[in-house]
Amino acid sequence: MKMTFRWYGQDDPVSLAYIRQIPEMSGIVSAVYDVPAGEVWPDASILAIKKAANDNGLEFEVVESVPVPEEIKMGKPERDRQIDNYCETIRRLGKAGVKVVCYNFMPVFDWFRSDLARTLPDGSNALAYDNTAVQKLDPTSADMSLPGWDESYTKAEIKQLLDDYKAIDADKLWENFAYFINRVVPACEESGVKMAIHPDDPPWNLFGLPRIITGCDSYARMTSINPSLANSITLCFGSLGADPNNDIKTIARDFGDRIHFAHARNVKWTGDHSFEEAPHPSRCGSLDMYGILKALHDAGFDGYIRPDHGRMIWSETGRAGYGLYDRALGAMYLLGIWEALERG
Ligand code: DNO
Repeated sequence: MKMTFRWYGQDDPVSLAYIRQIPEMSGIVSAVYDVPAGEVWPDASILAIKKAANDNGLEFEVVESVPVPEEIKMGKPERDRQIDNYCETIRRLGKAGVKVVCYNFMPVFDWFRSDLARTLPDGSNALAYDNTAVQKLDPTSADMSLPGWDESYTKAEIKQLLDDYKAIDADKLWENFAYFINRVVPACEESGVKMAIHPDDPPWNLFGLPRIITGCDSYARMTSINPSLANSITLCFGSLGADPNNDIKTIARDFGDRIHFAHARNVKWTGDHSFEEAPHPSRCGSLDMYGILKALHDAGFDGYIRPDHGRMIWSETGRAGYGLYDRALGAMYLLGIWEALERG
């Protein structure tokens, strides 16, 4: 297992010099942020991230994310050119030593929260999702730009996309996923790169848009579409765990051979389809973090893991979910559990 840390590039308030001081940190998880979805990433940009990491004693073996353009998810004619570009980016990443590419297949919105800074009883703040609040939102009129998005749309674009997606139900989205992954897998196999799909966050439909990577059945269907181990999974505890019906330990055991990347984070269920993000330890939230890590360990997990979102603590400000302090505490908790599991 390799412990990693997400880094948003030179503009990230958390520097590589700080990240390297977290004990046992092996590398960063990052991306090229200034190329539109569907275009090829320049070698120079990929190599600049690698050099910055290596100069700080860190590896760059995991990319999060190479975004999948909406045209691919909607099955529009432009998808063939965009998939060719996607494959070329994969080949370039493979050449630069990248082993895992995390991506998602969520229509329009990536991860979504109703609150980016809910104050918790201890004075820290965290991301939260309140179903009642979300039901009241109108994505075409509210200001919905979130810091985690790989790209943010204008309200007019969102309106257009929501209209276009009316023709796409879950089965159609699966069909478009199959078209995409079947064409990308050969490029991955040739380049030694694994595609690791991130679950939908939260794992239920949003604003009438279908979401298909929501739990155990999704992984069975995904695997049946293309059995290659390059068609793999990012096990995100918090995304899957937002739905109390998801048994993450079983997913970890059943699909262990295709989990190459794990996002470890805890959530606390606060009501129907509602949750807030909690500190990493099991007792701070609703997820059995030890149990999930043990299931991964039992399944022979040998991939990359990162502490996922942290709270903002000790007066830190910055990118919601991606401060330094709480994620560093999370890394230490995870490493402690893993050492105990390794030693039996
Ligand atoms: C949020 C992240 C997601 C994730 C993408 C992967 O913090 O977990 O934005 O990076 O969904 O494609």
